[in-house]
Amino acid sequence: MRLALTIQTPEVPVQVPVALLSGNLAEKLAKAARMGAEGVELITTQPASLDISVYLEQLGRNNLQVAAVASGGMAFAARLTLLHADPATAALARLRLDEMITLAAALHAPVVTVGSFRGRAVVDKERSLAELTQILRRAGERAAEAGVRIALEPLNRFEGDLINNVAEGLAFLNELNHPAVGLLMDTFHVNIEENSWTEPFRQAMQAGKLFHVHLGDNNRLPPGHGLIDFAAILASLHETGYTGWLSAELLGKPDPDTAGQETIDYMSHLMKVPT
Ligand code: LER
Ligand code: MN
Repeated sequence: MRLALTIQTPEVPVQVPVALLSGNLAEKLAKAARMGAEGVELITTQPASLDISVYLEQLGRNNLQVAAVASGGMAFAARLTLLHADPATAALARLRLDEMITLAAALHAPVVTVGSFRGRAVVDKERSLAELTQILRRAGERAAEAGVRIALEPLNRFEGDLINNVAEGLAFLNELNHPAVGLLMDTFHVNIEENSWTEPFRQAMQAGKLFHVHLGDNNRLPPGHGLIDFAAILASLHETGYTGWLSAELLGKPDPDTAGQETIDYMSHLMKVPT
């Protein structure tokens, strides 16, 4: 398991509350490496506009990998969702999903995340879920061709009405039935929707579907500032053989740099403790 910090790329027009680190791209990458992260998760709103050679050069210089290409800014900062009621907006969102897959492949990122970017149920839930199934199955095809995977994130009930927990996520994926589409489990959402720290991660792993993990405490502060039992979560991830990323996606409080450093310090300490 490796630790990553979520940052937003320079073209994102507003500050995303859960994006960490201050400064320009070069400064953010240098800070992430200095803090002890092995990767960064990139929140982008214009995936096709990023200069791949610049990113590869700066990532390489800092010995960092891209843990994920994140769609978290699409709904928040660009008002784009895959299930948007306006067909032109939904079409643009689907184009951005394709562009994120292309970007992830170019930057050797293992996953593209789909959280709030999916949108909400438009008319009725069954129809929206069926439409989301079609969209993500097609995205799974494209992702597989590009050597990338799609990680769908169960969201807490206040942020989403389609797929709130691991059971709903696995049932949805069972129906969707594509090997390149799996789950992103976010500890902050787990805290609200699940009844165990360990079982959601274990179930997703046993189904072969845990593709990515987001870290944030129950108050969305860095791990260690709230109530979540990260040691128990790490133990279940370790026992079930999870080797992917633990990516901090949390509030930049008291400031985005301190939150990043505190996350790395707390988690790397826990990861050294024998389980
Ligand atoms: C939002 O709460 C979140 O967890 C993001 O990963 C969703 O896009
Ligand atoms: Mn998340």
